[in-house]
Amino acid sequence: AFVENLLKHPKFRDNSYHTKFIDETPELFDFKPRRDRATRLLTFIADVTVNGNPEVAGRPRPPAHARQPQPPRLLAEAPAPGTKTLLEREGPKAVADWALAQRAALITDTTMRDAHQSLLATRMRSFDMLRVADAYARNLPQLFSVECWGGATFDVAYRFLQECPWKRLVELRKKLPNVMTQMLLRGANGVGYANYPDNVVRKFVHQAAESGVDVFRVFDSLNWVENMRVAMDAVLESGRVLEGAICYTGDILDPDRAKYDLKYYVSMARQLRDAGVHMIGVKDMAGLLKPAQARILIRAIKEDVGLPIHFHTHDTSGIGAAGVLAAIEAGADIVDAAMDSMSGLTSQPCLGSIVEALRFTEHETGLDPAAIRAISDYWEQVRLQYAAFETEMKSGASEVYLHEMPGGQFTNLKAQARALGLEERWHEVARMYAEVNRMFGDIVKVTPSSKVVGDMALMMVSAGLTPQDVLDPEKEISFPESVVGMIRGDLGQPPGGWPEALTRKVLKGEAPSLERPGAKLPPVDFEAERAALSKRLGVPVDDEDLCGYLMYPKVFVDYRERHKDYGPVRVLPTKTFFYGMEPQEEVEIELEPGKRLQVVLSAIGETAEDGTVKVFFELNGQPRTITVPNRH
Ligand code: BTN
Ligand code: 3PY
Ligand code: ZN
Repeated sequence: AFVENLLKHPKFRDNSYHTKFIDETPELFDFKPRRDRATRLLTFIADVTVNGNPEVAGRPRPPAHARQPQPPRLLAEAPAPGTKTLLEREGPKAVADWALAQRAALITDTTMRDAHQSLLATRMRSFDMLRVADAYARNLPQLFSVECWGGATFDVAYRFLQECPWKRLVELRKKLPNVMTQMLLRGANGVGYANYPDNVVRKFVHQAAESGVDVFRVFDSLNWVENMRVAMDAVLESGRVLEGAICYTGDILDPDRAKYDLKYYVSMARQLRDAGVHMIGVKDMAGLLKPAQARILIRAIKEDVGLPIHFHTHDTSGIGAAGVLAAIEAGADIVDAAMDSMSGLTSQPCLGSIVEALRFTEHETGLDPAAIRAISDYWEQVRLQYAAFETEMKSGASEVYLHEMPGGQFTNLKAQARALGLEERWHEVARMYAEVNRMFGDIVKVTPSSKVVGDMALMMVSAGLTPQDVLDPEKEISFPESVVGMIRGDLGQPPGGWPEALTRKVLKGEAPSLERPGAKLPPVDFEAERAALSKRLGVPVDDEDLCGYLMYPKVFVDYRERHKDYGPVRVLPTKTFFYGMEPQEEVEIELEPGKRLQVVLSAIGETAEDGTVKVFFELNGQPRTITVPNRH
């Protein structure tokens, strides 16, 4: 019956069938008593009100004064032309040439991706991003780009936020008609933690471009350019901006870290130039590039390859902005920063202060400080709603130069350590992380290689092992699965290869693979996967959903199963999503543009014999009763 309804539907027949058609066309389900979107949302609200959202259970609550954040006033009638306008008119090479020709420092705002990934466990919802997107387009049209997709946000959207990452991208793209969007892509690891078959990487990139990504920052977690080519070529084919990123580790001035010296980085930049990148990303994911080193490194790369340089760093040390300003002086064309209230610590340095520091200089950004403050005020309000995900880090920490953990991993690893009962031994974990890095031959640590180092460090601290124990041929060690995979070659090759003694010990004599992993992973048969998934879910599967499934099969299917019960919960205000409603509270929900639901929670009943609770609502003035299990 469903398929019949679908085939007969005029929108389906005239080909205006689009990605979220099924979700937005409830009449397709008229053949069965599937509950409508409003009922499913009320079910979710009732469930969270009675049982709590497990995601925030036992975590700090937002302060009493936290209110629904109000987006800033729009300062222009229409969005002024910006980088997206240029990209559409003249293509990615023109964007790169233009960036190179500017005296102004260009700024990427990372608030919607790296900042919340690094400060709030990646938990920021589309709801809070979309409400401020207009203000970005109207009030800050001089931004180079808005980083709002990729990295860990893809996985977290499905897994913890119960929302579709593609929908986020499509909607943000619509609301930012003049400014480029930007994503972080982990090369052959896509937005996941393992290498994918080449045709999956290619398909994912093409879909991301189609759905709205303008700038792709592509990196490899071992800085292996060979392993970035499939993704980079796909970006070039898609006509979007390709930023090939060099992950920065070590210290170019430290003779003890000679593996990662100036020559190493310049030579990687040349390889990226030869691969056809439009610009070079210097991705300082842990925040290790000190000002004096930044001056040397940025100038050397720029002089050698002549491409625009986009500098990314984290403020974990507390002196991130000094590195940014030094990089600009040395010729960085574009720098990353986070809106003030979402900056600092493991996030990016403070955008508003960087703009102020450059004011009245030759690198003046043209961004309006008052507009920045207003948007920052909005994010400050938003941030209060995510109190449950705040970390306890309170100050800058020079310890980052010891452990070299990426900003996005720091809080994560801390939580993992806590779960293992190692909370008080955090500094030991940090030291061990550094020792594991040495034992692995001194590698780049960034997702996913950073996770492998973290797994090993946690294992060693909990088991009381030293690196000597681990390497001792007489001692039986049970290595984490991720370590075995990495040494086997599953993530590719680090510069100089894996240390021999370690390889022998970890692989127990089995030969490692030195090949590019994607070269031996069999291609996926997309249509077969689509058909199987469609059968399993009972609905047609579009390309976005297929890509989500290919990256994270289980996470995606679980998300879709929950969707059947709870509906499009992405439209709920953040406080409602995490905490449900209070009796007598009223919320307005915008289901889609122009379609509003007025919801009042009238009362919560007693728990009945059968363990269920009735929750009484008014929906647009009409009484509605929802019954949910009491799980307490
Ligand atoms: C999420 O994982 O946060 C999104 C799904 C929410 C699951 C709901 S929240 C209230 C209820 N209690 C549960 O254990 N699951 C549902
Ligand atoms: C990610 O891959 O998610 C990162 O942020 C790496 O820095
Ligand atoms: Zn980062």
